Amino acid sequence: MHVFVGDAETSARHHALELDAARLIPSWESPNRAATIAAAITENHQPLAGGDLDDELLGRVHDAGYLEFLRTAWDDWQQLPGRGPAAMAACWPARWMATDRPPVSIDAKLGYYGFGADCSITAGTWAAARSAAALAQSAADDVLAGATVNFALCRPPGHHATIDQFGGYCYLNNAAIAAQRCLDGGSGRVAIVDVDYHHGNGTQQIFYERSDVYYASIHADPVTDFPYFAGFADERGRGDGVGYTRNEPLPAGTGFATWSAALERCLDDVVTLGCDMLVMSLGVDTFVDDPISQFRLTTGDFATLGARLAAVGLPTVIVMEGGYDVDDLGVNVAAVLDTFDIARVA
Ligand code: SP5
Ligand code: ZN
Repeated sequence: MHVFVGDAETSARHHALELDAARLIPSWESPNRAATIAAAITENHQPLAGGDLDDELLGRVHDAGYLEFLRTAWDDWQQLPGRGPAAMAACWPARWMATDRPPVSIDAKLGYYGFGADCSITAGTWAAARSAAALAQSAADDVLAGATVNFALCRPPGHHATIDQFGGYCYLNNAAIAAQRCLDGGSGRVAIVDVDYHHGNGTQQIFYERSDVYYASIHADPVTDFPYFAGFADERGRGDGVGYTRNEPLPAGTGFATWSAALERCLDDVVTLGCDMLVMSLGVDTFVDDPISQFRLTTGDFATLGARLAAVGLPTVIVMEGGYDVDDLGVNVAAVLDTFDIARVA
């Protein structure tokens, strides 16, 4: 396994504020997450740096106007009299409003190109998001070149980022970028298996009408949990994509027996649908002690997960998503990677 780790400074310069239960707090998606994971995984692995992000690839996944917004948002925010410490929306277009009219002011753009108040933009956000996406791209390239499995330590995470909206701590959809790179490099069909606690609404949307990417997610029921408006079991794809999306919403308190049964249903599809590469959106916010989540997986369960994914037998890119219990983050991620490695070599 090759592990791709970005420049620590670049990641650390992204530190957003989050509106949580009417309190503005430093985001749960904190800068020390990447450092903690890097420390744990580089005990066994020599870290590799990412290459330069391919802007053409980025443009195949995200909207050009959205990318321009992300690039300029912080500078635009600086022009705002009375601005606060992070660029954050306070008004989103509601159902009947004029969303076909391109936004001009930064306040309008933040609402138009975002969907959640858990997410904001600071000075280092664009550079950090690009660096994370480059890791996903490089990890995919290296698998296309023959590696069996790679890990991209992406921070900020990506699976909530849609074609043209940020939210859920996500700006660029790293898993989608990895999957698109795999397709461009010759894969016939990529499976994205998303095990983060939250539904990956962005990844689902990007590939919803396509049959070249199968998207499966196991997550907290959107009736009770973020992102609330996507991830229901009856969302199965549209047009060419019918049957190429699977959602496994599970109730708060779910433990590994129920969770892994849902995983098996997803992996059955991966085989049945003839996927030839696997991208895993790895969130470990399913951990029993995660501060913002309510599943009950243990470190041992993460080890079991790694071995199970290895048994799928496909060339695999593992992309980091969520996980907020910083004290156990390193050991939980390492549990997945180490057992994957051992199982695949055996
Ligand atoms: C990548 C990822 O895991 N994104 C998750 C984004 C979730 N953001 C909203 C979380 C709201 C949690 N509120 C918890 C209250 C604890 N005081
Ligand atoms: Zn999550």
